[in-house]
Amino acid sequence: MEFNHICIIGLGYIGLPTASTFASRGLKVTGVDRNQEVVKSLRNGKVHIYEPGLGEIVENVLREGKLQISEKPVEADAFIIAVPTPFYDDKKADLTYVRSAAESVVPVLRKGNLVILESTSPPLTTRDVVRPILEKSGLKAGEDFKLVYSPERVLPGQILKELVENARVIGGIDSASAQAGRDLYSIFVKGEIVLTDATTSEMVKLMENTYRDVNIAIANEFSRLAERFGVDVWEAISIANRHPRVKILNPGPGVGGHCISVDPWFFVESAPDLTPLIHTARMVNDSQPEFVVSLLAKTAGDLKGKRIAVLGLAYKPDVDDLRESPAVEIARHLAEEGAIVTAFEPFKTDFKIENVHMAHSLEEAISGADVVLLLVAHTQFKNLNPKAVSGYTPARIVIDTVNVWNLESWKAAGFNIVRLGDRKNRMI
Ligand code: SAJ
Repeated sequence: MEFNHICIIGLGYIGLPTASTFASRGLKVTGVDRNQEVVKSLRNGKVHIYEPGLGEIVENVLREGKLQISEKPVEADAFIIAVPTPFYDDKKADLTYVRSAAESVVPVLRKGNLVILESTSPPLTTRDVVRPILEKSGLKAGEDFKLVYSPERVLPGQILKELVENARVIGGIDSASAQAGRDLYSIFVKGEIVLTDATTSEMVKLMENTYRDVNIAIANEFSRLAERFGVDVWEAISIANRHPRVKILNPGPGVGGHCISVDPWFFVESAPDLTPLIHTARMVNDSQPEFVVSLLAKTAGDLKGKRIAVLGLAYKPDVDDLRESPAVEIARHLAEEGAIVTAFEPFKTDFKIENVHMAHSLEEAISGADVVLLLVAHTQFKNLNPKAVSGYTPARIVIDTVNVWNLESWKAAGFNIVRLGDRKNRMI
């Protein structure tokens, strides 16, 4: 199938990089978002999200007119739906955006079009939710238009590179749909393109993130065991990982972001009777922030009135994304315990958390602290010089939950350094 003009619905962390990558390969792309702020800012050439390299490529394709921004889908050869799938309080997938994106395609859907769902969704969404909506157009999936589920699998922070280089799964509702999907993505994908059916590709996406979640949960559980038995979990993991068939991931303050902390719930929701392990892993990771708070209380004593400088609120290093972030939960929890919390998030200094003061610089965050708590391994924090830090803060206790600070140099600079999951090297 040949493509000249495509329409991408949802201009977030996935939709915008995808739209600009297609546009940079010469396709005419209409990027659609129903958020007027997003539309306005992109029309003014401003990119509303931070992702390395994205600003430049978006500005270029906008300037050249290859990417146009619209509030509604327009007629095109192909439609890609890349809207968020959040979850409700009861952890059930909220498909409102997917549904309304599919609805918005109905008036402009034409014979011969290809429609692709990229949003992470519970198994069978393409077949049972998207297809019937699109067929309201009077056209039949398979006969009149092609329908595909192709999950995005890119890592925030490396989206532009991974979009091109990663293997791409393309699940069609029939093989002609899958072939058409291949024709489209092969415009920029250099990685292997694997064709399958739509439900398999939905499941593949959820399996990948669930696999990672379960493996992080076991690392987090090991960090608690190491605390109990007086062991340094980081040392233990690095030794265990010398076994040729063992690859334990890193414990930390918890699992955040909009993918790994959400997607496993889609399995639990769809098949609660079959998913005790997946469910438990989610609970373990969701309770890791509490473990950090208890570590702090153990180390620094009563939290009431304690002045705590929280370094990092993002869900992981060097991104500006705070969705489902365990660091935010920890800051909030500490404030609830009566601590005086000052947080510094270099990628989003204007974020607000109730009863938490947001600092605009590292110095401001630590200048009146009793304890410095490192929650995110942003490069800026990793590279801190403990000697210099000691001049800026009265704090003599630092807590490293992500194992990036060198024990010896912090001790040499006069700090008591405490690491998550490390009872072996604890001085206090
Ligand atoms: N984390 C740990 N320990 C680790 C690794 C990660 O605690 O050893 C934490 C991170 O700090 C973060 C969370 O897990 O809070 C998730 O971070 P991540 O880097 O593992 O993954 P995401 O959520 O940024 O991106 C994932 C990726 N999926 C997999 O690696 C299987 C990415 O490829 C997906 O495209 C993305 O989810 C998505 O959009 O689904």
